[in-house]
Amino acid sequence: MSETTLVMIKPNAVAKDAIGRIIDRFESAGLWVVGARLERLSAERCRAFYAEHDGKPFFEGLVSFMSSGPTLLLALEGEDAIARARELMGDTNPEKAAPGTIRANFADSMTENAVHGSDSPASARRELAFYFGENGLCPR
Ligand code: IDP
Ligand code: MG
Repeated sequence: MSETTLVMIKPNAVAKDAIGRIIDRFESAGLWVVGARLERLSAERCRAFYAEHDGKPFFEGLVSFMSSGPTLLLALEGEDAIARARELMGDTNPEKAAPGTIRANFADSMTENAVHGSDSPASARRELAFYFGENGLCPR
């Protein structure tokens, strides 16, 4: 089933000029871009986006990292896009991420793990609306 998912290329990966290499992983796997915007997120927006993690020990560090520099916001469409994108990303913890996955290759730590991907259809709907609600997406 064709789906759309929200992917972020996080500030550490943008800073190392890995945007093109990371998008290539998704495009080469059959997912296509239907939305893209480079944005420096405010701490407030990061808090709201990651609200489910509020109160966890890593939350403040995550907000501080995610607001430290530009993030590339992407909407990706394709067959099973939500699960497929997360497979390509690998485990949240880069030490556990399978060899060749995006996080194995581009993460610097558990927090600075290079990419985000929606984890379910409900998350994808919420996250796409959060970042692309106003201007919408550009289906092919
Ligand atoms: P996910 O990004 O693989 O879905 P989540 O559990 O939803 O992982 O966590 C959101 C983000 O918070 C992670 O991508 C990572 O940047 C950060 N994070 C999660 N757990 C930890 C942790 O135990 N230590 C440090 N950072 C964490
Ligand atoms: Mg998550």
